[in-house]
Amino acid sequence: MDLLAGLEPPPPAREEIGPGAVLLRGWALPRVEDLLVTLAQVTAAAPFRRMMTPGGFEMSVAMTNCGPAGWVTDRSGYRYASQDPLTGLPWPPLPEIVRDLARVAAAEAGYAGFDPDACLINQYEPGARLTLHQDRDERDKGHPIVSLSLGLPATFQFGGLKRTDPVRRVALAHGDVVVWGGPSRLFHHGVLPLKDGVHPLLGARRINLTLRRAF
Ligand code: MD3
Ligand code: FE
Repeated sequence: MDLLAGLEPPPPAREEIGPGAVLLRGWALPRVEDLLVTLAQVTAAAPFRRMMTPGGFEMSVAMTNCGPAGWVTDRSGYRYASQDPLTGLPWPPLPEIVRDLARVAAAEAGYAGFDPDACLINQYEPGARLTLHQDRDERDKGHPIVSLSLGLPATFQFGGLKRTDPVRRVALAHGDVVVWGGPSRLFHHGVLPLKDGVHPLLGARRINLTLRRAF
């Protein structure tokens, strides 16, 4: 008897969702437990905090960083900083498991030699969102970006080079990894407000790690 009769076939492991953008569904699942232990160590040293935009609004997403370069925003603007403004200390080092995962995922997507120095960690609670924006604070925008989603699923939006370009929606789930390179690197993107829910490992939240070469 075929227990799978009538069910959808599994989605492909490697899916091109835009020019140069590759979705690796569930790719991080085998390493999630180790990642969560590592993440707890990072956030104990550099806690999540809601930062202020240059316009004076507190972001709904709480953030922290690890690695030599940490993304920060305050009234004076967006930038990468080597110290955590909250503690005055350097950001926690980039954990080997995170660096490794980003390198291997980038290579898998066709971007060999990716060597990230920045890991932004975003924490979404229900209702938190990220409005459409471009990632433009990195020195050399030729490097790809690797993102890893954990916890509750989210609807990711991505458009094009122009803010008014049509926007596509992609569901991102626990364990999904996306590599954004080539033309997609400068596409507008955002995250719709997180829906209520409870994830068995992470509770009522989504965590996204974004790995970049910033300096
Ligand atoms: C597409 N974070 O931190 S990760 C961000 O889920 C950010 O927390 C989102 O956008 C999140 O800046 C999305 C996926 C992502 C990251 C960078 C991109 C998609 C991208 C750069 C270009 C195009
Ligand atoms: Fe972004």
